[in-house]
Amino acid sequence: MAQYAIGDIQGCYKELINLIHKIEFNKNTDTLYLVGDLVNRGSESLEVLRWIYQHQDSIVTVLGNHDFYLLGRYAGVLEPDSQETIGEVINSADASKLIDYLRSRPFVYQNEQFIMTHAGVHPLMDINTLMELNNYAMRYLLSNNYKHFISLMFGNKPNIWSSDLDLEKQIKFLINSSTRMRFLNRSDLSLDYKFKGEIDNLSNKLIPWFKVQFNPSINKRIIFGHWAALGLYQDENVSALDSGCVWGRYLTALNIDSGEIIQVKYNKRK
Ligand SMILES: [Mn+2]
Repeated sequence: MAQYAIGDIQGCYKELINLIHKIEFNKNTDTLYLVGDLVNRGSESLEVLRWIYQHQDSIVTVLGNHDFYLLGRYAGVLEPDSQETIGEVINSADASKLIDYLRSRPFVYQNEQFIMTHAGVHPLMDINTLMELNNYAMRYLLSNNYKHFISLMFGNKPNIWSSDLDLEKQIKFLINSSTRMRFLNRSDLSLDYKFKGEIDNLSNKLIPWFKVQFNPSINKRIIFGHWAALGLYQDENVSALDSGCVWGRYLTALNIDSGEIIQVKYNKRK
């Protein structure tokens, strides 16, 4: 009955399978919690998505920015980016089935033990607001009008949280903060999208989101990914699991109950 959280896979199918073997994953008894960014940049996004689809009864995943990008590309609301590696997903015979699976995934997941999102939880957001906005986003993503909804959700603004924002902007902030956040401006806790670097090189105007005091209703461990430059990082409040597999480093699993860390190294592609 083991539970594992796994960092950003990003189309690294070989490493996913190596990791699954290393943890001796049993699909009948174990659960995998995936922090999102299942696809893109790596070379086997389609195989990764098919494997996850096949094992969906034992998997919980949240959407990352690259997964949401795939939804935007499939919906035809984004122009192709020269670095994307998701064409084989969009053009596959089973694309609509795989896309429908992604369309029914949350941005934020919580259970009694932890909260999981791809990038994190903005410190000004309380748990009820977070889950309520997540529910709205999921409802719109599953609606017949989902392409229009997705088209409204790309772009950097609003980058400041306020409960005075209208619902559409609140949902957009939820999506931006839960899929793209790394640093906040200290002055107003607005999202900074530019700096992706290591904390050591930080300007004193910026602060990692998880170094700001959370709303007291956020009283569980937050498991997230998205931040390859941060790497595997844990403190008393958070577990960051993006150890940069697609950039030639490691794919990481965290055994949620024992705290054990299991990693496999990236295999260079020919
Ligand atoms: Mn990401």
